[in-house]
Amino acid sequence: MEQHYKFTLMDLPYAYDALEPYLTEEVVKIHHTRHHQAYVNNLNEALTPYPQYQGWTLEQLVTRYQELPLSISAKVRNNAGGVNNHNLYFLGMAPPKERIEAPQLLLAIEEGYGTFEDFTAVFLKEAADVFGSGYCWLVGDPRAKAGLRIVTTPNQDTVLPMGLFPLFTVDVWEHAYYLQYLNKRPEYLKNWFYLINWERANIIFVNYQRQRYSRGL
Ligand code: MN3
Repeated sequence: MEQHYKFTLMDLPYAYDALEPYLTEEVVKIHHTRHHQAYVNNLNEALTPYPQYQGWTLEQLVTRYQELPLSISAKVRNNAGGVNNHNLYFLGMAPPKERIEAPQLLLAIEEGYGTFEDFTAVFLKEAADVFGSGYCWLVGDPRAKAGLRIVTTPNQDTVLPMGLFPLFTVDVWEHAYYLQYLNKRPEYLKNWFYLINWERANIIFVNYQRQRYSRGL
C-alpha cells in the first residue's frame, strides 16, 4: 500500500499451479500476468504526465481519486482500484490446508452469522448475486455485529473509501474464472472458498480489532 508511481506488478506468494485443482495454472497465470499487469500499466500511463501525483500511494489514489484532474480521475479510480483489488484477491488465497487456523476470526463469524456454514452460504450468495463485474468482500466494520460485514462493490471499486477494513475478497469478473468454469460463477465461488487464506485474514482481523479498541470504536 505504501508503493507509489512507478507501480510494479506484485509477485504472487505461491506458484501458478499451487491453487490447483480449484484454480488451474492457466487461469492464475493469465489473470496475474495479463489482467493484473494491465491495471498496473494503465495506472502508470495515467500518472506519467502528472508528476505532482506520482508520490501518492495506492491507498491515496483509491480513496482520493476525486481530487485528481477530470482527465485522469476515472482512469485512476478504475486502475488503482484494479491494482489494489487484485493485490488483495491474490494475497487472500493460499494453497488449501486441512484445518482452518483463524481462532479469533472464526469466533467473530459465529457471533455474527450463527454458524460457519451459515456464513459460507450468505457469502457465496452475495458473491454470486453481484450484477456484472465486481467483488465480494469480508470486511471489518465497527458498526456491524461482531465487527464483521459482507459487502460487494461494482467494477474495480474498493471498500477503502467506505472506511472498511478488507480481510479478503473474491474477484467475480468473468476473466477470473471463465477459462476453467465458463459461465458457472457459483461453481467457481464454491471452489475459491477452499483457497481462502484464513491465517492471513485472522492476522488482519486481530490487528483491526486492536486498532478499533484503541480508537474507542
Ligand atoms: Mn480480475
